[in-house]
Amino acid sequence: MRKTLVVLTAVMLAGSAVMFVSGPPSATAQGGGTVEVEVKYNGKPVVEKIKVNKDTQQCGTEATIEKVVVGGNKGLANAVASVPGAKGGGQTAKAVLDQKGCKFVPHVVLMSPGELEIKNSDGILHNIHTYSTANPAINKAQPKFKKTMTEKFEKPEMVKVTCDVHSWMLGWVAVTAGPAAVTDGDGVAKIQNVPAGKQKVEVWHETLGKQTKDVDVKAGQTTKVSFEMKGK
Ligand SMILES: [Cu+2]
Repeated sequence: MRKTLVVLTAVMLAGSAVMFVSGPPSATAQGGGTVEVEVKYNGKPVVEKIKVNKDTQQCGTEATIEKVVVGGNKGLANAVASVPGAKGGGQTAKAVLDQKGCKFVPHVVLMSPGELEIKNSDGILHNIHTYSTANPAINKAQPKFKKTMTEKFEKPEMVKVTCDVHSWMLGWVAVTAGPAAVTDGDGVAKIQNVPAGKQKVEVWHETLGKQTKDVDVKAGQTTKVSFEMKGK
């Protein structure tokens, strides 16, 4: 009888150990959760248009400077949602910023501290001119034959990028240490790999500023939080 119990216990223990190892599938490798951030803007889009008379074959004859892009359901695009206090969970994909149609694509490129690949799909002379304080400023020509160049951004910072050849070109390099995402055309950003527990979510927009909110993140689950940015 005693022996049977011991064997039974051993079998049960082995069973639970297997269950623990295979476990229920978690949403993230780190056992964190997802924060779905919705950013609303109760105002008008700010889009400037200027006439272009240089490199019109690549740039067109009218340039659009999208400063506040508002999509469906008053969603604010191009806002960076991040969890600055979280350790790990940064961007794993290689960050790429392209110069295409005399625009920076994407308008806001998200990266973890490290290297950024800068492409020149236009095949004309562009110039990378950054405005930063934590990272060294860059002011470098990218001639038409230089298809890619790589630059380092080691410190978390929102870095403005312009081109001195085409005055309307404007982009941002969002260097964030922890998990982060950029809002899409509907103002939604899904931040993956956020460690479970109480976290501060920060939303930043290039002209509308910054806001923070507290969220309680649960492993393997999606927590929703919404923000409303105010016009200035
Ligand atoms: Cu340019």
